[in-house]
Amino acid sequence: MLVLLNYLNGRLAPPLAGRYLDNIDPATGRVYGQIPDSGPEDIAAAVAAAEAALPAWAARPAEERGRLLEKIADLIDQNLEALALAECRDNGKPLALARSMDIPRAASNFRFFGTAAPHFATEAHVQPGLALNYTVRHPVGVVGCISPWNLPLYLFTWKIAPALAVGCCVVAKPSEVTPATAFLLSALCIEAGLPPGVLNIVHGTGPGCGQALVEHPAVKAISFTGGTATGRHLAATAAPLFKKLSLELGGKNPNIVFADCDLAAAVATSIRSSFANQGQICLCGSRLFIERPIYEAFKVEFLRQLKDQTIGDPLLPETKQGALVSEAHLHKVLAYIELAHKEGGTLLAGGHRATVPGRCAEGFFLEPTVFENLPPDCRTNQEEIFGPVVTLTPFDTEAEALAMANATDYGLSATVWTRDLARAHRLAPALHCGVVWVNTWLHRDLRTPFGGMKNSGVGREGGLEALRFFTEAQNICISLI
Ligand code: TXE
Repeated sequence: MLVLLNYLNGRLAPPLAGRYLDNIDPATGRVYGQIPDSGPEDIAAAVAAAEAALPAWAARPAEERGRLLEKIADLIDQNLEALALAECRDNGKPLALARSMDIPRAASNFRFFGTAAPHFATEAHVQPGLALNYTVRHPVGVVGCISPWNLPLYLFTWKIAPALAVGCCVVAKPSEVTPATAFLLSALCIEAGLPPGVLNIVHGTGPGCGQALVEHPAVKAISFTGGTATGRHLAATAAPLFKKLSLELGGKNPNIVFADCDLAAAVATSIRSSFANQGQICLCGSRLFIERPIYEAFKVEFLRQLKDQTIGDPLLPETKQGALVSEAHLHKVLAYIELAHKEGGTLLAGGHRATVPGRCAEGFFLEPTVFENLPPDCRTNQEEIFGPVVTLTPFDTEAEALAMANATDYGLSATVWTRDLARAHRLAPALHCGVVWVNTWLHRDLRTPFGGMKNSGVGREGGLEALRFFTEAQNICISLI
């Protein structure tokens, strides 16, 4: 039985109250480990350690902070297999995906912000003969990073790395559903020589310890990725305390396919954008709008390629679709499938729990599911399902596609498939979302601003946006007279 520990002031430590939660392998349905069920007392200890470490870490030259982050990146690379296996077991995702996407991206996050640290320059505003203004960007202080279960190490490090790069000290809480890689990261940080208290990792539930982190008066900023309802609750807690907040929340992303597109590319990538990571990526396109002249052709090819979406043991190389993250989440997604039937949808594929024989017989698997004939304003087309469930809807005009794409409370990302350059440029800025992909999906350049509009979030991560978020800007004005 794998028993995880918190990472507190440079050491691995059990939770102060000695309570633990079960960690379940979603591919087998069996408990395989114990997770600290930390409480406010663990958060208080972690924040105290971070406060003590802050002056020295903030004063350290950016090059040195950067070198340490790069060392952690190297250690992640060296431990790729162990980390990928832990991610696969914790989350149910195919091992091949963890190996090719999650873990390499975690290393990239540290490397990207490690190399960015010394290049993070500041501005000067000169008023010739009058005054010289220059901006000093101080690390905001001790910050809280709270991350979800879908891309565990990928999103955890995406928050921690920029905070550390600018000189903040961090108390981080990974999802209690997928804590294993954050635990392994603790050991790598110790091996890299990260000074005690600079990064502290506290395991536990949202209400049990995440809430205490958000409420703690010494925590000056919160970076959160997770569900929109949780984000709303966090904002209500943190806003009266005047904390800086970055919220990356849910999505209900449109995937708009025009008749002039490269159909083969559009279908192949749409399979990925619909079902990658079992549809549990906030950027997955769950509402597919297809121009009527190619609606049937797209549908036939999409359903044909869906058959290659092998569901199976996440450890096997041929598996394209693993288990959903938990039994509770599986039942939530199944409830949405029932709702889609009630709302009058026509089931084109999937719709049922899948059985995988052998060691995975009790796992939380679900067939990739496709519906059509659902109105754009029904709940199935409005609420974030966060599973392998998509809807197909035909459209006749660009204006109609745009209106349907924008008609949700979410605004994270959109994908457009067209060969018409003028249309792409016309449509992309009219889409109410933070990220638009044209003829591609999930293409990421870590320098670009990342985040959502409307109920998909507040603020942007990535590149300079993230570095600025974790700093407090101060203007200094020197008279030249
Ligand atoms: O997320 P939560 P859950 C969506 C998706 C999913 C739903 C719920 O629709 O079905 O959210 O998933 C911590 N104070 N996304 O329940 O609860 C929690 O412990 C402080 C979208 O897992 O939002 C975890 O570490 N922290 C998404 C983190 O918040 C709290 C990814 C996220 O948990 C807290 C995942 C509190 N009061 C789910 N309550 C995306 N956009 O990528 C919870 N937490």
